[in-house]
Amino acid sequence: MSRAVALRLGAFAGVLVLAFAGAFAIGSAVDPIAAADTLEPAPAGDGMGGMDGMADPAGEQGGHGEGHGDASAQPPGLAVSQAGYTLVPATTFFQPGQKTPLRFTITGPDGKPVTKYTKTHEKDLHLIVVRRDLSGFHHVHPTMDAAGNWSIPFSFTAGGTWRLYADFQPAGHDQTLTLGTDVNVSGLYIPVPLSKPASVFSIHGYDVTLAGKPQAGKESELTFAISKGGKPVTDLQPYLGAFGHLVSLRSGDLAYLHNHPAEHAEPGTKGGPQITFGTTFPTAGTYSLFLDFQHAGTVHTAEFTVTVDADGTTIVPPTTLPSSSTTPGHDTTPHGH
Ligand SMILES: [Cu+2]
Repeated sequence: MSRAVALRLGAFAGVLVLAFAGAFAIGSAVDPIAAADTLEPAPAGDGMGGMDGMADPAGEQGGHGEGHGDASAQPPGLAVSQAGYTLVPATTFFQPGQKTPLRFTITGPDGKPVTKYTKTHEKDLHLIVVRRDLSGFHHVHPTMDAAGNWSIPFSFTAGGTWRLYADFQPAGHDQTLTLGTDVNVSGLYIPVPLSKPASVFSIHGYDVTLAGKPQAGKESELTFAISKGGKPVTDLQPYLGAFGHLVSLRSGDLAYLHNHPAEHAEPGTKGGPQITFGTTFPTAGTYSLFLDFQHAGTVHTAEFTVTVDADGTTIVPPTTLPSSSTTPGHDTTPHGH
């Protein structure tokens, strides 16, 4: 009740902002389409310098591209359907501020809902929910019934167009797929600009410091160091088989990159204060990074804006990372997988 009132008051207050926000809303609604249009010819074409050139080496030499044709040049998360699999939401219309079941199926090449999956990071399917302005990030794990219907109670916090990503591996399929689709949430849409690139993010008393030198199209190392009250946190808990999960979304088209540290985290072991990822940003651009980590039984999400350059000159501000002197040899060579 009070939430409804608050929402209504918010809506009235927001009317003043609407005139200004309108321009933004139109801009962000149009951008992804424009971006998709520009990207479309890239896989087939030869003249698209930057993006195609960057993406090709991985696609051609990695040997993962077979059967995917031109689509192998595109980062995951841009398509609702790939390799015969389709993300089908039960509804694409929602009210904000109400916990309602978020339901969907993944249909397979035979058109029927997929019911058998190969677990990745301890789950059959990972669901990422984020508004198209890259605010309101959630990483959740729905449950599936015997017929292949996925469901999770979910509350969209505000109006706007939201993107759902299903990250999964169908049983018998040789790689993970990330399918994405948009849903509509009623209500006034006041877009939130991306935060400025910064090397420290603070949440719930934790300070997360990011260092790295990302370079478009090349694997680079990103290190997150976690401290609390000025002290390095050395007892991070494994969360879904890793001490950290990193989702990066490309501003403009919301292409999706999911990374895990090379090191597998066994149950009962402790991690931190640093988590290192080998990450390949496919192109120059601005990315939102969302790091999930678990400490003292709670999962926290740190958010960063990172600008990536083709020549690696525009960097996350390098800083002195809090480190623990008690973990020599903790360094592992990170490699994507
Ligand atoms: Cu997950």
